[in-house]
Amino acid sequence: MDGTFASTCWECSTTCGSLVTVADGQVSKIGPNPNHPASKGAFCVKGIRALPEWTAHPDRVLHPLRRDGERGSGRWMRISWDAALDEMADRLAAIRTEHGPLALAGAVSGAFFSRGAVVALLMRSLGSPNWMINQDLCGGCRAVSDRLTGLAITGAEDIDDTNCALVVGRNPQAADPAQWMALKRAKARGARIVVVDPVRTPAAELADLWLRPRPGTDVAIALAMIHVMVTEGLYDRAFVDRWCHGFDRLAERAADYHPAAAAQIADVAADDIVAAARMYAYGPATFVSGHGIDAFSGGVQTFRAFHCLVAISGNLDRRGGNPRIKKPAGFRTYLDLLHDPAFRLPHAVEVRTIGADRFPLWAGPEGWQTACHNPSVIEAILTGEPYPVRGLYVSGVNIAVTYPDARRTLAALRSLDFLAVATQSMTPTAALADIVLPKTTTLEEEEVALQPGGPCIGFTRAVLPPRGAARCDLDIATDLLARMAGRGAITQNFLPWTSQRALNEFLLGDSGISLDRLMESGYAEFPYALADFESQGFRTPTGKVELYSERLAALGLDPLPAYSRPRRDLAARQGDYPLMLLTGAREKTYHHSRFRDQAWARKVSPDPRLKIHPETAAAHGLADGDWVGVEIAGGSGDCRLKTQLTDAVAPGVVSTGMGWWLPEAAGPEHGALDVNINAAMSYDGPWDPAAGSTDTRGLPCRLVPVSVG
Ligand SMILES: Nc1nc2c(c(=O)[nH]1)N[C@H]1C(S)=C(S)[C@@H](COP(=O)(O)OP(=O)(O)OC[C@H]3O[C@@H](n4cnc5c(=O)[nH]c(N)nc54)[C@H](O)[C@@H]3O)O[C@H]1N2
Ligand SMILES: Nc1nc2c(c(=O)[nH]1)N[C@H]1C(S)=C(S)[C@@H](COP(=O)(O)OP(=O)(O)OC[C@H]3O[C@@H](n4cnc5c(=O)[nH]c(N)nc54)[C@H](O)[C@@H]3O)O[C@H]1N2
Ligand code: SF4
Ligand SMILES: [Mo]
Repeated sequence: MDGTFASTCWECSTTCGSLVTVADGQVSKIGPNPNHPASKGAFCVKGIRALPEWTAHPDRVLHPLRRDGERGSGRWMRISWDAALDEMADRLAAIRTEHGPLALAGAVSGAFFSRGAVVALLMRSLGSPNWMINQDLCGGCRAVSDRLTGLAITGAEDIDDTNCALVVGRNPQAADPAQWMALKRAKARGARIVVVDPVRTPAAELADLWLRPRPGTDVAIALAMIHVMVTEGLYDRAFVDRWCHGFDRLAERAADYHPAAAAQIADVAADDIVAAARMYAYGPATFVSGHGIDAFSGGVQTFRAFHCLVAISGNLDRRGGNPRIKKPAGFRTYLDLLHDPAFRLPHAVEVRTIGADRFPLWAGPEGWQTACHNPSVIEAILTGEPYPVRGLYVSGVNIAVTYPDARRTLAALRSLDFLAVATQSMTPTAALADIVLPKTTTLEEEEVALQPGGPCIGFTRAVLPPRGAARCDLDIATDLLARMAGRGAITQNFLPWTSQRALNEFLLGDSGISLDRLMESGYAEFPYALADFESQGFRTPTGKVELYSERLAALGLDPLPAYSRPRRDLAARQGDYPLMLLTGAREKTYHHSRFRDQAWARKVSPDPRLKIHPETAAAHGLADGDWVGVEIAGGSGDCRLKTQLTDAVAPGVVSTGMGWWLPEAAGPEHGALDVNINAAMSYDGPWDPAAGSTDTRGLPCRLVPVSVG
């Protein structure tokens, strides 16, 4: 199938429109689609180079494998799909008989992709509500806050029409080239850029105003901005009166955060907070948020404060503000599928989802994606509490590297009765499997998804036939399910589609958008209205934007945003862990743990770095490029990083990335306990009381010598 095809890159959540050229059955070129309404010609090296190399990689897993020796021995036997799926069905059915369906769990990145929905529906079909997603480590707090407040703006910001972009905890230059290009365009036409980030990122350098907070204190800044807007009459009184619930109580709470008080908490200048509020008030203004204020134990309160700011300033669903997520009537998203009563287990079963008792806004029937609380699943695997989890199917996530406390994750994987991993490469997670299944890449499979930033429906085209025996998630799941049904081991078939094409047609439903149209242009725009509050309302208990959250109040949690000192600070105060660590800084060459097996990427970024201020380095006797061990308060070991001296971080703050492993190092860990920051992290709380998220930044740490490196 030679030619040039409009498609969508699915290697990260930016989902850029792409043009893929195939010649002689090989991808000869991938580049941006300048017409795409969201990415507008933005693209990155991962899409251009990493994806085709990943697809053609000599070490790619191309056939089902059965372990041949001890778990993790690295010895494998190539087997047929029939043999692999029969064995999987036998083992999973045996666990189901012995321990019940809830002893089976799935793991995947999340339901933004078809693979997320497929893993969830596979587990439900087997009778288990248990599936793990990354989102407690990713965008979970913003999603829970967004739902509680009733905004529906996650992933939707209109930078191109804004007068002011408020960028908080986001590094678009590395994480999102479409956003980065839009910010540069906005700056060029005179829009204001305000950045809140402890690190001097390229966005901070672009900014008119940069606030450098102490990590984890942004909620105080947001509340002080609210206070300024209220006292100076800069908020949208008409919107507040008609559509907001609890404004007076929010104003009262914000009064506790006078700029001078917030400045002290956040270690920024009070004048800068006032200036930020006034710039933001000169709307339309758009809130651009990222991981820097998510994935920590105060994430929901932090997002609640910024979400309240978006609402009271009148920037909700406004051009140049934060549009609400739009979709064509009749179209189903993957999240819609998960919440559709036709695809649900009985409520009595779903409330037993691991973690639903502690975090009902996160896990179980009322949860955002209805998934489990991951650290509680790891606990269940290791202890049998609240009940045993003995069989795990992992697809599209590398949990041995990307979950905190890698030692514990590896111990949990080793202790399972059965582990199957669907993957493209032999990751540390796959290395511990009983059965490894070869997956297609996004050049070999078709995908339809809503792109909230377009807004449009995006289409990823299968431009190549699958390499080797690789198959897509849906085909693997439906074949497995048929075998489980043959063994009398399913509850109900929630995967009625016979092919990915059929699933895609189902999602498109009555939207009037056809696959033919998507294949032609790679995306489909649809008409939508802004500020459709009268007809669409807000999905909250009061039907309004809940500045005061009735759902949080009902759960006995603080219904209004507030700052609370991170519990981990205590250890720092004791002086044992004098530095403050940020993890997760994105690198252009890698997508989390992916592409560590690509020579060009390792040449650009050969080692995991620790950004450290020259003064802090000198105090530790460290020079640029020294290897150093990092220990984190509450962690179970150290990890090895290479220093990078820079004044982009403040003295006392150190920052690193994530996702490091070394495919060439000895297995099964392949460096996951060596150069991986998650080897030094803990996953046992404190957790965000609403979303269950753990701290991935603001971590008290200390530097120790290493003997290797
Ligand atoms: N190249 C590349 N792009 C990616 C990814 C990748 O792996 N590689 N991953 C994708 C995914 S899944 C995600 S979730 C996103 C993440 O991308 P981003 O949302 O940009 O997240 P990070 O890079 O983790 O952190 C963003 C910024 O938050 C700052 N920060 C840290 N702590 C705080 C704090 O307490 N307050 C404030 N205000 N800022 C803080 C950091 O210094 C950093 O500059 O990137 C996506 N894009
Ligand atoms: N300490 C710390 N830990 C973190 C974070 C942090 O900031 N700090 N960030 C967290 C965040 S935001 C996230 S999203 C998670 C990410 O965690 P993961 O989702 O585990 O990250 P990936 O490395 O992207 O793993 C994806 C795996 O999916 C497989 N895969 C499936 N389908 C495809 C495909 O179509 N293409 C490709 N290329 N691979 C595919 C690959 O085999 C790959 O191994 O990590 C989290 N972990
Ligand atoms: S930013 Fe890069 S990896 Fe992400 S979708 Fe765009 S081209 Fe693909
Ligand atoms: Mo993420």
